[in-house]
Amino acid sequence: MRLCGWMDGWTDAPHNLERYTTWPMFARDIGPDSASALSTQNLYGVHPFYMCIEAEGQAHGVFILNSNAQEVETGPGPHLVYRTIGGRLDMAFFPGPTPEEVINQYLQHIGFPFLPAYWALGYQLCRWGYGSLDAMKTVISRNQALGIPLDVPYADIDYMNHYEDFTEGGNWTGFPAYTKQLHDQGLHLIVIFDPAVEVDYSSFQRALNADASFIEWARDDQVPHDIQDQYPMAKNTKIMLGNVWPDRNTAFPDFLDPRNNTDDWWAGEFAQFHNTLPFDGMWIDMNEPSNFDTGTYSSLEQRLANAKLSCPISGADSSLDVPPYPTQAVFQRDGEYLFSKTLCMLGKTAHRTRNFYDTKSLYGWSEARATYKAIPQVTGKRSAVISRSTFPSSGRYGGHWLGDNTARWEDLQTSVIGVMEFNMFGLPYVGSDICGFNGPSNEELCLRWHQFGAFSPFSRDHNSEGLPDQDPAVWPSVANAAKIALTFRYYYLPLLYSLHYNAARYGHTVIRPLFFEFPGDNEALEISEQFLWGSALMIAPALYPGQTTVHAYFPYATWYSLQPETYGQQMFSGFNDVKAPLSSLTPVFVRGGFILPRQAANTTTTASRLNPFEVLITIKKDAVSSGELYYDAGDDIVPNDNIEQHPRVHWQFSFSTSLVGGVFSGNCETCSTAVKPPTLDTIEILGYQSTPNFTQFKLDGSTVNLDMSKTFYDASLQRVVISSKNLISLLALKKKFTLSFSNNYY
Ligand code: MIG
Repeated sequence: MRLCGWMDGWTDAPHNLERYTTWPMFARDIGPDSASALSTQNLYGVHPFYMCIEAEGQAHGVFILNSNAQEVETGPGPHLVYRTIGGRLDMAFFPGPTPEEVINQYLQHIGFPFLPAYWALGYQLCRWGYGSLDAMKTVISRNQALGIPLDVPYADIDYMNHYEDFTEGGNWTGFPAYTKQLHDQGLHLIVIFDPAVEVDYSSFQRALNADASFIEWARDDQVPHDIQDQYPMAKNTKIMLGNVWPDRNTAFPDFLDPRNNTDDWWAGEFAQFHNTLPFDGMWIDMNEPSNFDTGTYSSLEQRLANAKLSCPISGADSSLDVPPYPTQAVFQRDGEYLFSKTLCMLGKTAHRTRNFYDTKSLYGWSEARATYKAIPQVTGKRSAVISRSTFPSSGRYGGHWLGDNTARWEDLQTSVIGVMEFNMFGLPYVGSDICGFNGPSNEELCLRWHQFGAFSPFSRDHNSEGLPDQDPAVWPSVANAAKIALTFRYYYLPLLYSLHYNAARYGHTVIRPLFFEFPGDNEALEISEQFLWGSALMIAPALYPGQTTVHAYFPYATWYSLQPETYGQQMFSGFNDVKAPLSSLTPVFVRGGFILPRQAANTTTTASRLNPFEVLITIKKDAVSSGELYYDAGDDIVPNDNIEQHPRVHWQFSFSTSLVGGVFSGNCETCSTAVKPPTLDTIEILGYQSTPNFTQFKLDGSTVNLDMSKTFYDASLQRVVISSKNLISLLALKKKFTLSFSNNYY
């Protein structure tokens, strides 16, 4: 039996059920510990969901909706013990029987993922500690100069004035003008926002004016007035003050306030700031929520010794902060409490109706919801929100980066698991910090991480403060490899976008472990270093230092190589050693029986999505190949998340072949005349065994003139490419087409 899921930060893939292991779940500001043999610490989010695969490959899932500190113990038998220290038990079972069906059933229960803006599928370049706009400009332009595809520059907390949300710092004069320049080049900007706001500036004052709520103490006599009263704005409130990045004390917005006051104020702040800095997406961090140096007090003197938040550990008020059994989340670390690195459990949320003890793990989820809801009035366009803390159904509102990893090979390896895991959690828009966040990166690691990261739905290089630069342009070899990997990504973005559409509309995964497609294959169950884009594209990245080949597993199927050196060649099933050059494309393979949409790459998605479409058809013996293409405006809002009513074209393609010839047909499943997709100009077929008669191609009965400078048949590779300008219209009015041809000698 195999078990997947349960928590944020699962690195034991699949879970070892011969050993007793306890997995605590309580949202926490802590980065992955990938170098230990086994780390059971929970990271930023909480996902009380697991999937189990039984011997015959039958899968089922179990979800326990509970937001308290909780834990699960797995062990021999196999058995599983679930413990929670509060709230309710609302359990749901998903019968599968395939792994993809389990996830589909789970997502029908919790909600389908949002559809990211098309530009958000482009490559993103970030770091903490640019320190100034000039430094940011230098890094962005040196990568652009090398022709590296790049859609989204970022600014981290150092763009703010003293880390106050909705402000700009002194070294960032000209940021709005630069943003306009980026927009003119077809790029988009994402900037960071932390939830906690300093309690002595205009944003906080506006919150009070709007009667927005913040997490509060339960009673006035718990408020440390010596601290509180230093702030005229916070003075006569019970708001629980903490300390995060801003210079002075901060308050934590209560996004669970059912009256919407908090959400409305939050949206208003974004909108007002957007008038100054026209950012395109929001990166929300620190939302476990994280608080620095939360201490304890047992006497009043102690409590007032500094401006840090202290929580009671004795007396009647300590029952929530020091419960009889605080779970392994606390026991894992010496001298800790439930409130360590966060707020006091006795705090009040949901407009004074609930205890923070019960809702802490919902904080990031509620902030993501509020931030997502703000988008129509902020940018008025589709966007992408990236949240650090997540909970079941967070995927409806945003995506996730895997947090503060370290520039180590182990962290690259566990990134593959993390990306697959969050696809099971309904957050397919996910990726790790490319090249590693903590610690200095190095050339080989950063190169391999780009080769892998180019295949994460969320693809972003990010680095911590004070560390050497690690953008691709730093090393010529990394720039070269990143350009190759990202150019491939951009070529296949119509496929990735179509997969996100399938996630948003039907509740499917985008990234899949091999066993999702081959559930009866015991070998596939063990593979945690390869993955698929949907059903057909398999990536087998190099994840170890000094590696020159990947010992890749090919489940029983037809596989064709897409690596330039072996392009179009068929791979044997089973394990193969495939070359993984530093100077070429990551090992990528395509499964026979599919049709993949693609579009020539440019250095931005804004440009590439205007290029003519192509399809790659892969033949599987005696079978019809099929695939699809989703296209829309790319950045228009999906009203009420109702994708059914959203203007789009969604084509289903099929290709069948016989000794006589081939038939490629398209059927527009949903066609809106408001959407104007480019034409489909090029068709490539891998595994085609005869020579097509290029003078006899018929589109809906009429002969087509192929561009013979681009049309050919390669008999040794069994590869066909046909091309013609404006070959097939994908406009709505067409609804259907059939392109048929015969082979020579027929
Ligand atoms: O306490 O904003 O995970 O991506 O660069 C650190 C600074 C705060 C943690 C995030 C990281 C980000 C950093 N933040």
